[in-house]
Amino acid sequence: MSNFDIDAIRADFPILSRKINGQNLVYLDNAATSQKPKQVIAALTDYYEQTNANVHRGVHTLSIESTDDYELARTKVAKFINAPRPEEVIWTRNTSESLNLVSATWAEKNVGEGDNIVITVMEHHSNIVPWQQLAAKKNAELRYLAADEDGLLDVSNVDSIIDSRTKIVAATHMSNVLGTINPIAMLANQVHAVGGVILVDAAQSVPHMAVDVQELDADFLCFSAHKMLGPTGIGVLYGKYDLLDEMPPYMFGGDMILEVTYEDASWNDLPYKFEAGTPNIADAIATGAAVDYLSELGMDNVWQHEQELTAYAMEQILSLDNVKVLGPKNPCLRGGVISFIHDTIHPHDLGTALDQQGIAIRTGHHCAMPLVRSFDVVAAARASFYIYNTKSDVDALVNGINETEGYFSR
Ligand code: 7TS
Repeated sequence: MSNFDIDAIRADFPILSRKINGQNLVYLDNAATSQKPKQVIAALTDYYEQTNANVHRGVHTLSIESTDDYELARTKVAKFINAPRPEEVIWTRNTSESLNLVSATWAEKNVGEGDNIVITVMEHHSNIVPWQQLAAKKNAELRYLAADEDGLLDVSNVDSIIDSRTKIVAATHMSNVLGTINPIAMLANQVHAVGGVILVDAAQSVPHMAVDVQELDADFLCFSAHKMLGPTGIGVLYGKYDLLDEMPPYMFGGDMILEVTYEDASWNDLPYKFEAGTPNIADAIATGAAVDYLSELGMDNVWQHEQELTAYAMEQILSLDNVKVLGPKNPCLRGGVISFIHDTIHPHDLGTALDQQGIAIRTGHHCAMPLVRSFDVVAAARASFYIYNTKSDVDALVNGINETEGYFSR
Protein backbone atom coordinates (compact mmCIF):
# COMPACT_ATOMS: atom_id res chain seq x y z
CA MET A 1 0.00 0.00 0.00
CA SER A 2 2.89 2.30 -0.81
CA ASN A 3 0.81 5.19 -2.15
CA PHE A 4 -1.92 4.83 0.49
CA ASP A 5 -0.75 7.54 2.85
CA ILE A 6 -3.71 8.19 5.13
CA ASP A 7 -2.39 11.53 6.46
CA ALA A 8 -1.82 12.79 2.93
CA ILE A 9 -5.27 11.58 1.91
CA ARG A 10 -6.95 13.31 4.86
CA ALA A 11 -5.12 16.53 4.07
CA ASP A 12 -6.82 16.56 0.66
CA PHE A 13 -10.29 16.81 2.25
CA PRO A 14 -10.89 20.34 3.56
CA ILE A 15 -14.12 19.37 5.36
CA LEU A 16 -12.25 16.96 7.62
CA SER A 17 -10.82 19.93 9.52
CA ARG A 18 -14.30 21.17 10.44
CA LYS A 19 -15.47 21.06 14.02
CA ILE A 20 -18.97 19.77 14.65
CA ASN A 21 -20.44 20.75 18.00
CA GLY A 22 -16.94 21.69 19.10
CA GLN A 23 -15.47 18.27 18.22
CA ASN A 24 -13.36 17.05 15.33
CA LEU A 25 -15.59 15.72 12.57
CA VAL A 26 -15.72 11.92 12.38
CA TYR A 27 -17.54 11.30 9.13
CA LEU A 28 -19.07 7.83 8.98
CA ASP A 29 -21.92 8.41 6.54
CA ASN A 30 -20.10 7.58 3.33
CA ALA A 31 -22.75 5.21 2.00
CA ALA A 32 -25.07 8.23 1.80
CA THR A 33 -22.47 10.47 0.18
CA SER A 34 -18.69 10.81 0.32
CA GLN A 35 -16.67 13.92 1.04
CA LYS A 36 -14.78 15.66 -1.79
CA PRO A 37 -11.01 16.14 -2.12
CA LYS A 38 -9.66 19.53 -3.12
CA GLN A 39 -8.68 18.09 -6.53
CA VAL A 40 -12.37 17.52 -7.33
CA ILE A 41 -13.39 20.93 -5.99
CA ALA A 42 -10.59 22.50 -8.07
CA ALA A 43 -11.83 20.73 -11.21
CA LEU A 44 -15.18 22.47 -10.71
CA THR A 45 -13.78 25.94 -10.11
CA ASP A 46 -11.18 25.58 -12.89
CA TYR A 47 -13.89 24.63 -15.31
CA TYR A 48 -16.09 27.60 -14.46
CA GLU A 49 -13.15 30.02 -14.33
CA GLN A 50 -11.33 28.87 -17.45
CA THR A 51 -13.40 26.78 -19.83
CA ASN A 52 -17.14 27.25 -19.34
CA ALA A 53 -19.09 26.88 -22.61
CA ASN A 54 -21.74 24.55 -23.98
CA VAL A 55 -20.61 21.24 -25.48
CA HIS A 56 -21.08 19.66 -28.93
CA ARG A 57 -22.25 22.95 -30.39
CA GLY A 58 -19.70 25.64 -31.00
CA VAL A 59 -16.69 26.06 -33.19
CA HIS A 60 -15.14 28.48 -30.73
CA THR A 61 -12.21 27.52 -28.52
CA LEU A 62 -14.08 27.34 -25.21
CA SER A 63 -16.77 25.07 -26.63
CA ILE A 64 -14.16 22.79 -28.17
CA GLU A 65 -12.23 22.62 -24.90
CA SER A 66 -15.41 21.97 -22.88
CA THR A 67 -16.40 19.20 -25.26
CA ASP A 68 -12.94 17.63 -25.10
CA ASP A 69 -12.88 17.73 -21.29
CA TYR A 70 -16.42 16.38 -21.02
CA GLU A 71 -15.63 13.49 -23.37
CA LEU A 72 -12.28 12.83 -21.69
CA ALA A 73 -14.14 12.36 -18.39
CA ARG A 74 -16.39 9.82 -20.09
CA THR A 75 -13.31 7.96 -21.33
CA LYS A 76 -11.83 7.96 -17.81
CA VAL A 77 -15.03 6.46 -16.39
CA ALA A 78 -15.12 3.83 -19.14
CA LYS A 79 -11.55 2.82 -18.34
CA PHE A 80 -12.29 2.80 -14.59
CA ILE A 81 -15.00 0.13 -15.00
CA ASN A 82 -13.24 -1.53 -17.97
CA ALA A 83 -16.03 -0.73 -20.42
CA PRO A 84 -14.92 -1.72 -23.93
CA ARG A 85 -16.10 1.58 -25.47
CA PRO A 86 -16.65 5.08 -24.03
CA GLU A 87 -19.97 5.33 -25.92
CA GLU A 88 -21.25 2.72 -23.48
CA VAL A 89 -21.04 5.28 -20.67
CA ILE A 90 -24.14 7.48 -20.41
CA TRP A 91 -24.16 10.44 -18.04
CA THR A 92 -27.28 10.61 -15.89
CA ARG A 93 -28.16 12.48 -12.69
CA ASN A 94 -27.54 9.59 -10.31
CA THR A 95 -28.00 5.84 -9.80
CA SER A 96 -31.75 6.33 -9.43
CA GLU A 97 -32.02 7.95 -12.84
CA SER A 98 -29.84 5.25 -14.43
CA LEU A 99 -32.09 2.53 -13.00
CA ASN A 100 -35.24 4.35 -14.13
CA LEU A 101 -33.76 4.82 -17.59
CA VAL A 102 -33.32 1.07 -18.09
CA SER A 103 -36.76 0.32 -16.69
CA ALA A 104 -38.44 2.95 -18.89
CA THR A 105 -36.63 2.00 -22.11
CA TRP A 106 -35.12 -1.49 -22.31
CA ALA A 107 -37.61 -3.13 -19.95
CA GLU A 108 -40.58 -1.16 -21.29
CA LYS A 109 -39.76 -2.60 -24.69
CA ASN A 110 -38.78 -6.14 -23.69
CA VAL A 111 -40.91 -7.14 -20.69
CA GLY A 112 -44.39 -8.42 -21.55
CA GLU A 113 -47.37 -10.04 -19.91
CA GLY A 114 -46.44 -13.23 -18.02
CA ASP A 115 -42.71 -12.42 -18.03
CA ASN A 116 -40.87 -11.93 -14.78
CA ILE A 117 -38.36 -9.49 -13.32
CA VAL A 118 -36.03 -10.76 -10.59
CA ILE A 119 -34.61 -8.51 -7.88
CA THR A 120 -33.33 -9.22 -4.35
CA VAL A 121 -34.77 -8.48 -0.93
CA MET A 122 -31.83 -6.18 -0.22
CA GLU A 123 -32.42 -3.53 -2.88
CA HIS A 124 -32.53 0.22 -2.34
CA HIS A 125 -35.98 1.71 -3.10
CA SER A 126 -34.53 3.01 -6.37
CA ASN A 127 -34.11 -0.58 -7.53
CA ILE A 128 -37.49 -1.78 -6.24
CA VAL A 129 -40.07 0.84 -7.12
CA PRO A 130 -39.34 1.18 -10.87
CA TRP A 131 -39.75 -2.61 -11.19
CA GLN A 132 -42.96 -2.69 -9.16
CA GLN A 133 -44.37 0.00 -11.43
CA LEU A 134 -43.26 -1.74 -14.60
CA ALA A 135 -44.50 -5.16 -13.46
CA ALA A 136 -47.93 -3.70 -12.68
CA LYS A 137 -48.09 -1.89 -16.01
CA LYS A 138 -47.06 -4.95 -18.03
CA ASN A 139 -48.85 -7.61 -16.00
CA ALA A 140 -45.45 -9.13 -15.33
CA GLU A 141 -44.32 -10.81 -12.14
CA LEU A 142 -41.81 -9.30 -9.73
CA ARG A 143 -39.77 -12.02 -8.01
CA TYR A 144 -37.35 -11.69 -5.12
CA LEU A 145 -34.18 -13.57 -4.29
CA ALA A 146 -34.14 -13.95 -0.49
CA ALA A 147 -31.36 -13.44 2.04
CA ASP A 148 -30.33 -16.09 4.55
CA GLU A 149 -30.04 -15.47 8.28
CA ASP A 150 -26.46 -14.18 7.91
CA GLY A 151 -27.65 -11.58 5.42
CA LEU A 152 -26.11 -13.37 2.43
CA LEU A 153 -28.07 -13.80 -0.78
CA ASP A 154 -29.87 -17.15 -0.74
CA VAL A 155 -29.17 -18.65 -4.15
CA SER A 156 -30.27 -22.20 -3.28
CA ASN A 157 -33.39 -21.86 -5.46
CA VAL A 158 -31.95 -19.56 -8.11
CA ASP A 159 -32.71 -22.13 -10.83
CA SER A 160 -36.44 -21.92 -10.19
CA ILE A 161 -36.58 -18.16 -9.58
CA ILE A 162 -34.67 -17.26 -12.75
CA ASP A 163 -36.55 -19.19 -15.42
CA SER A 164 -37.38 -19.04 -19.12
CA ARG A 165 -39.77 -16.09 -18.52
CA THR A 166 -37.11 -13.98 -16.76
CA LYS A 167 -36.30 -10.93 -18.85
CA ILE A 168 -34.12 -9.06 -16.39
CA VAL A 169 -32.33 -9.57 -13.09
CA ALA A 170 -31.72 -6.27 -11.28
CA ALA A 171 -29.46 -6.77 -8.27
CA THR A 172 -27.34 -4.67 -6.01
CA HIS A 173 -23.64 -5.47 -6.09
CA MET A 174 -23.29 -4.43 -2.45
CA SER A 175 -26.13 -3.83 -0.02
CA ASN A 176 -26.26 -0.32 1.47
CA VAL A 177 -27.71 -1.80 4.69
CA LEU A 178 -26.10 -5.22 5.19
CA GLY A 179 -22.81 -4.59 3.43
CA THR A 180 -23.31 -7.96 1.68
CA ILE A 181 -21.49 -8.42 -1.61
CA ASN A 182 -23.63 -10.35 -4.05
CA PRO A 183 -22.48 -13.00 -6.58
CA ILE A 184 -23.19 -10.88 -9.66
CA ALA A 185 -21.17 -12.95 -12.17
CA MET A 186 -23.12 -16.07 -11.14
CA LEU A 187 -26.48 -14.27 -11.50
CA ALA A 188 -25.33 -12.96 -14.88
CA ASN A 189 -24.59 -16.53 -16.02
CA GLN A 190 -27.98 -17.73 -14.84
CA VAL A 191 -29.97 -15.03 -16.58
CA HIS A 192 -27.90 -15.13 -19.77
CA ALA A 193 -28.60 -18.87 -19.98
CA VAL A 194 -32.33 -18.09 -20.26
CA GLY A 195 -31.82 -15.20 -22.68
CA GLY A 196 -32.35 -12.36 -20.19
CA VAL A 197 -30.12 -9.49 -19.10
CA ILE A 198 -28.60 -8.37 -15.81
CA LEU A 199 -28.59 -4.87 -14.41
CA VAL A 200 -26.17 -4.19 -11.55
CA ASP A 201 -26.83 -1.49 -8.98
CA ALA A 202 -23.21 -0.65 -8.28
CA ALA A 203 -23.86 2.51 -6.22
CA GLN A 204 -22.07 0.95 -3.23
CA SER A 205 -19.43 -1.08 -5.05
CA VAL A 206 -17.84 1.13 -7.72
CA PRO A 207 -16.64 3.67 -5.09
CA HIS A 208 -14.96 0.98 -2.99
CA MET A 209 -13.60 -1.87 -5.12
CA ALA A 210 -12.28 -2.56 -8.58
CA VAL A 211 -15.38 -3.20 -10.69
CA ASP A 212 -14.91 -4.69 -14.15
CA VAL A 213 -18.09 -4.77 -16.25
CA GLN A 214 -16.59 -7.37 -18.57
CA GLU A 215 -15.55 -9.69 -15.78
CA LEU A 216 -19.05 -9.44 -14.26
CA ASP A 217 -20.58 -9.75 -17.71
CA ALA A 218 -22.97 -6.96 -16.67
CA ASP A 219 -25.42 -5.80 -19.34
CA PHE A 220 -26.17 -2.60 -17.43
CA LEU A 221 -24.40 -1.10 -14.43
CA CYS A 222 -25.40 2.03 -12.52
CA PHE A 223 -23.61 4.28 -10.02
CA SER A 224 -23.46 7.82 -8.64
CA ALA A 225 -20.44 10.12 -8.64
CA HIS A 226 -21.30 11.66 -5.27
CA LYS A 227 -20.55 8.42 -3.42
CA MET A 228 -17.06 8.18 -4.99
CA LEU A 229 -15.55 11.60 -4.22
CA GLY A 230 -17.36 13.29 -7.10
CA PRO A 231 -20.06 15.96 -7.12
CA THR A 232 -23.79 15.50 -6.60
CA GLY A 233 -26.10 15.67 -9.60
CA ILE A 234 -24.22 13.26 -11.84
CA GLY A 235 -24.29 9.51 -12.27
CA VAL A 236 -23.51 6.85 -14.81
CA LEU A 237 -25.34 4.21 -16.75
CA TYR A 238 -23.06 1.68 -18.40
CA GLY A 239 -24.73 -0.55 -20.97
CA LYS A 240 -23.46 -3.00 -23.57
CA TYR A 241 -23.33 -1.20 -26.90
CA ASP A 242 -25.78 -3.42 -28.78
CA LEU A 243 -28.38 -3.20 -26.03
CA LEU A 244 -28.13 0.59 -25.76
CA ASP A 245 -28.23 0.88 -29.52
CA GLU A 246 -31.55 -0.97 -29.74
CA MET A 247 -33.18 0.89 -26.87
CA PRO A 248 -35.60 3.74 -27.48
CA PRO A 249 -34.56 7.14 -26.06
CA TYR A 250 -35.50 8.11 -22.50
CA MET A 251 -35.88 11.87 -23.02
CA PHE A 252 -36.27 13.95 -26.15
CA GLY A 253 -34.63 17.27 -27.00
CA GLY A 254 -31.44 18.90 -28.16
CA ASP A 255 -28.30 16.84 -28.81
CA MET A 256 -30.11 13.49 -28.79
CA ILE A 257 -31.45 13.88 -32.33
CA LEU A 258 -29.83 13.29 -35.70
CA GLU A 259 -32.41 15.05 -37.80
CA VAL A 260 -35.72 16.77 -37.10
CA THR A 261 -38.47 17.67 -39.56
CA TYR A 262 -41.83 19.22 -38.73
CA GLU A 263 -43.25 15.70 -38.88
CA ASP A 264 -40.64 13.44 -37.34
CA ALA A 265 -37.19 12.97 -35.83
CA SER A 266 -34.36 10.44 -35.86
CA TRP A 267 -31.92 9.67 -33.06
CA ASN A 268 -28.28 10.51 -32.62
CA ASP A 269 -25.57 7.89 -32.09
CA LEU A 270 -24.57 6.61 -28.67
CA PRO A 271 -24.05 7.99 -26.11
CA TYR A 272 -25.83 11.18 -27.18
CA LYS A 273 -29.14 9.43 -27.85
CA PHE A 274 -29.55 9.28 -24.07
CA GLU A 275 -28.26 12.77 -23.22
CA ALA A 276 -31.02 15.21 -24.17
CA GLY A 277 -30.34 18.89 -23.53
CA THR A 278 -27.31 20.65 -22.10
CA PRO A 279 -25.63 18.04 -19.91
CA ASN A 280 -24.05 18.44 -16.50
CA ILE A 281 -20.70 19.40 -18.00
CA ALA A 282 -18.84 20.67 -14.94
CA ASP A 283 -19.86 17.74 -12.76
CA ALA A 284 -18.91 15.23 -15.45
CA ILE A 285 -15.44 16.79 -15.64
CA ALA A 286 -15.16 16.75 -11.83
CA THR A 287 -16.19 13.08 -11.88
CA GLY A 288 -13.17 12.54 -14.13
CA ALA A 289 -11.05 14.17 -11.41
CA ALA A 290 -12.60 11.84 -8.79
CA VAL A 291 -11.77 8.84 -10.97
CA ASP A 292 -8.20 10.13 -11.34
CA TYR A 293 -7.91 10.44 -7.57
CA LEU A 294 -9.17 6.91 -6.92
CA SER A 295 -7.11 5.44 -9.76
CA GLU A 296 -3.99 7.03 -8.34
CA LEU A 297 -4.66 5.37 -4.99
CA GLY A 298 -5.47 2.09 -6.73
CA MET A 299 -8.85 0.47 -6.16
CA ASP A 300 -7.24 -2.65 -4.72
CA ASN A 301 -5.59 -0.47 -2.07
CA VAL A 302 -8.89 1.31 -1.40
CA TRP A 303 -10.59 -2.05 -0.91
CA GLN A 304 -7.82 -3.39 1.30
CA HIS A 305 -7.92 -0.27 3.50
CA GLU A 306 -11.67 -0.58 3.93
CA GLN A 307 -11.50 -4.32 4.58
CA GLU A 308 -8.99 -3.74 7.40
CA LEU A 309 -11.17 -1.00 8.85
CA THR A 310 -14.33 -3.10 8.54
CA ALA A 311 -12.69 -6.09 10.24
CA TYR A 312 -11.55 -3.82 13.09
CA ALA A 313 -14.95 -2.14 13.38
CA MET A 314 -16.85 -5.45 13.33
CA GLU A 315 -14.69 -6.77 16.13
CA GLN A 316 -15.25 -3.62 18.22
CA ILE A 317 -18.98 -3.33 17.57
CA LEU A 318 -19.68 -7.04 18.04
CA SER A 319 -17.96 -6.85 21.42
CA LEU A 320 -20.61 -4.39 22.66
CA ASP A 321 -23.21 -6.12 24.83
CA ASN A 322 -26.36 -4.38 23.69
CA VAL A 323 -25.71 -4.03 20.00
CA LYS A 324 -26.80 -6.34 17.19
CA VAL A 325 -25.15 -6.06 13.77
CA LEU A 326 -27.25 -6.65 10.63
CA GLY A 327 -25.68 -8.60 7.79
CA PRO A 328 -22.71 -10.95 7.54
CA LYS A 329 -20.38 -11.01 10.54
CA ASN A 330 -17.46 -12.23 8.44
CA PRO A 331 -15.71 -9.06 7.20
CA CYS A 332 -14.48 -10.85 4.07
CA LEU A 333 -18.05 -11.27 2.83
CA ARG A 334 -18.99 -7.63 3.13
CA GLY A 335 -18.03 -4.06 2.45
CA GLY A 336 -17.51 -1.16 4.83
CA VAL A 337 -21.14 -0.53 5.73
CA ILE A 338 -22.18 -1.65 9.20
CA SER A 339 -25.80 -1.29 10.26
CA PHE A 340 -26.65 -2.01 13.86
CA ILE A 341 -29.44 -1.89 16.37
CA HIS A 342 -29.11 -1.07 20.06
CA ASP A 343 -31.34 -3.02 22.44
CA THR A 344 -32.61 0.02 24.30
CA ILE A 345 -31.56 3.19 22.46
CA HIS A 346 -33.52 4.25 19.38
CA PRO A 347 -31.23 4.79 16.35
CA HIS A 348 -32.33 8.43 16.04
CA ASP A 349 -31.43 9.10 19.68
CA LEU A 350 -28.09 7.41 19.13
CA GLY A 351 -27.47 9.40 15.93
CA THR A 352 -28.31 12.67 17.69
CA ALA A 353 -26.12 11.86 20.69
CA LEU A 354 -23.19 10.90 18.42
CA ASP A 355 -23.60 14.14 16.46
CA GLN A 356 -23.06 16.01 19.73
CA GLN A 357 -19.65 14.29 19.75
CA GLY A 358 -18.92 15.26 16.15
CA ILE A 359 -19.67 11.79 14.77
CA ALA A 360 -21.87 11.57 11.67
CA ILE A 361 -23.72 8.30 11.11
CA ARG A 362 -26.95 7.60 9.29
CA THR A 363 -30.09 6.44 11.05
CA GLY A 364 -33.43 5.35 9.62
CA HIS A 365 -34.59 2.86 7.03
CA HIS A 366 -31.73 3.64 4.61
CA CYS A 367 -34.17 3.69 1.67
CA ALA A 368 -34.57 -0.06 2.08
CA MET A 369 -37.77 -0.12 4.13
CA PRO A 370 -38.84 -3.71 3.41
CA LEU A 371 -35.39 -5.07 4.31
CA VAL A 372 -35.04 -3.08 7.54
CA ARG A 373 -38.59 -4.06 8.58
CA SER A 374 -37.72 -7.73 8.03
CA PHE A 375 -35.54 -7.41 11.15
CA ASP A 376 -38.67 -6.33 13.11
CA VAL A 377 -37.43 -2.77 13.48
CA VAL A 378 -38.33 0.41 11.63
CA ALA A 379 -34.88 1.94 11.79
CA ALA A 380 -31.23 1.08 12.25
CA ALA A 381 -28.02 3.02 12.88
CA ARG A 382 -25.35 2.74 10.18
CA ALA A 383 -21.64 3.57 10.05
CA SER A 384 -19.97 3.47 6.65
CA PHE A 385 -16.32 3.98 5.79
CA TYR A 386 -14.17 5.44 3.06
CA ILE A 387 -10.56 6.12 2.19
CA TYR A 388 -10.04 8.85 4.79
CA ASN A 389 -11.43 6.92 7.77
CA THR A 390 -9.09 5.50 10.38
CA LYS A 391 -9.18 3.10 13.29
CA SER A 392 -9.42 6.08 15.60
CA ASP A 393 -12.71 7.01 13.85
CA VAL A 394 -13.96 3.53 14.77
CA ASP A 395 -12.73 4.03 18.35
CA ALA A 396 -14.59 7.35 18.48
CA LEU A 397 -17.77 5.61 17.34
CA VAL A 398 -17.49 2.83 19.89
CA ASN A 399 -16.67 5.28 22.71
CA GLY A 400 -19.57 7.41 21.54
CA ILE A 401 -21.97 4.45 21.75
CA ASN A 402 -20.67 3.61 25.24
CA GLU A 403 -21.04 7.21 26.39
CA THR A 404 -24.55 7.42 25.01
CA GLU A 405 -25.42 4.19 26.81
CA GLY A 406 -24.09 5.67 30.05
CA TYR A 407 -26.19 8.79 29.53
CA PHE A 408 -29.39 6.84 28.82
CA SER A 409 -28.93 4.47 31.76
CA ARG A 410 -28.62 7.36 34.17
N1 7TS B 1 -28.65 2.00 -4.86
C1 7TS B 1 -27.95 1.84 -3.73
C2 7TS B 1 -27.41 0.48 -3.41
C3 7TS B 1 -27.73 2.93 -2.89
O1 7TS B 1 -27.04 2.76 -1.77
C4 7TS B 1 -28.25 4.20 -3.24
C5 7TS B 1 -28.11 5.39 -2.35
C6 7TS B 1 -28.95 4.31 -4.46
C7 7TS B 1 -29.14 3.19 -5.23
C8 7TS B 1 -29.48 5.61 -4.94
O2 7TS B 1 -28.43 6.47 -5.23
P1 7TS B 1 -28.75 7.98 -5.67
O3 7TS B 1 -27.41 8.60 -5.87
O4 7TS B 1 -29.58 7.91 -6.88
O5 7TS B 1 -29.50 8.57 -4.50
N2 7TS B 1 -27.97 5.07 -1.00
C9 7TS B 1 -28.10 5.93 0.04
C10 7TS B 1 -27.89 5.52 1.35
O6 7TS B 1 -27.60 4.38 1.69
N3 7TS B 1 -28.06 6.57 2.15
O7 7TS B 1 -28.38 7.64 1.40
C11 7TS B 1 -28.39 7.26 0.09
